[in-house]
Amino acid sequence: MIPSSTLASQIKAQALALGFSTVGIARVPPSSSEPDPSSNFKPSEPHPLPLTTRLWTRLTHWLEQRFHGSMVWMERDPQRRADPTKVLPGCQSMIVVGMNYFTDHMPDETHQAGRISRYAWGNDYHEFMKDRLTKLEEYVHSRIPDVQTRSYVDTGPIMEKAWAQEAGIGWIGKHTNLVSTSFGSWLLLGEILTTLTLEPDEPTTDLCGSCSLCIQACPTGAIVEPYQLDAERCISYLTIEHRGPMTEIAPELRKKMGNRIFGCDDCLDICPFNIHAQPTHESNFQPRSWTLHPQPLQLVSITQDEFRALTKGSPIRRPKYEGFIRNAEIALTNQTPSPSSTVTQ
Ligand code: B12
Ligand code: SF4
Ligand code: SF4
Repeated sequence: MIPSSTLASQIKAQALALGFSTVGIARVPPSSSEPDPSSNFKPSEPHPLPLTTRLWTRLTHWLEQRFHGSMVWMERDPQRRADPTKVLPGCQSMIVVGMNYFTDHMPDETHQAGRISRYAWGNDYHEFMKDRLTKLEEYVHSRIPDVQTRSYVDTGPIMEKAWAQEAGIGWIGKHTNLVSTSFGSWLLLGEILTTLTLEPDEPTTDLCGSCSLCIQACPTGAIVEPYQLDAERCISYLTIEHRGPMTEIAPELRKKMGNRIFGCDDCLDICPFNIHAQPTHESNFQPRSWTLHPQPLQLVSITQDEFRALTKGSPIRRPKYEGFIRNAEIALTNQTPSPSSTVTQ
């Protein structure tokens, strides 16, 4: 029998060999049926209850405030989303991976340019990270044949940031994203749930301290308090997840969307922990020719076929053609000075 610490080290070495930038292991506690009845939690304080119970409380609290907006899929079975043993019965451990997507390119800051968030400059991480996680799963099966595994990147019913914190990859910052001392804001996450008992890593300590730069940097006030995001106000949600015409977005928010066409990085860009971020070795994240300087004026009139060609293999397909054109139209409107802001002599 292979000791759990040896196996954990071998799996981690394999994850790094497959191109993941960081990997950690979280212990998954046994299923707990009772949610924490007190919802007046303080997310940053240490808590005596198991992580799954805390996650259930946080998730239901978030949903009760309707912070998920029209992402109705977030409402589906929150108890399952908070508890990996309900996703994979007998789950004992979670192998969490992170991929550095920082490239040393700069987005075009000129007036005519729109903005696409950094994670979407190159190829769709869902696809190539999932392929590699499948390879890592195959490796686990080759070492211990009768083990059960399940892997996800983003779209599974798993609260990835909290498990990444538990696995020692980084901490959930006040903007609610995972921050790492080595990679700053620029990690994308994935995980393998397994019935294997693996030696866990130490959870990461929150290093935000008294900093609140991300909260101040948010153009729409979406970080309503530290560690609490109202997605309905978040430009990332408005440009990626929110469906419907421009008129369904409040004029005040539309204006604050500025030149964003897909996603938003303002709260991530400002974080002082980015100082240590090094460019990724992953060629899939290298920008496409248009993603650093998208031109709203041209994009508003592209056809469905042109949209399909531009976004082949890219996460920018997510809002669909209609959503993408709507975003480009909002960015274009925001470029045009309104009559009240025109200087008159
Ligand atoms: C829904 C979703 C969104 C929504 C809502 C975001 C949100 N903060 O919840 C929207 C569309 C707005 C969004 C935007 C973005 N997203 Co998103 N999104 C998700 C998704 C699918 C689920 C997140 C979720 O469960 N939210 C529900 C709430 C309840 O969870 P929460 O954020 O964890 O909130 C709680 C914690 O912060 C908690 N808390 C605070 N401190 C602590 C400490 C501990 C120990 C614990 C347990 C909890 C905790 O209290 C909060 C409130 O109750 C995940 C993938 C996944 N399956 O996890 C990706 C994910 C979070 N997104 C990701 C990314 C990259 C983004 C964007 C940066 C994209 C962009 N550039 O536009 C933005 C960032 C906006 C922001 N400031 O958060 C990455 C984040 C990677 C990272 N380093 O953290 C993920 C993990 C996808 C991935 N596989 O990499 N996203
Ligand atoms: S992604 Fe943009 S809008 Fe959303 S919380 Fe961060 S800064 Fe605010
Ligand atoms: S900007 Fe400051 S408060 Fe926000 S995540 Fe980074 S360190 Fe934490």
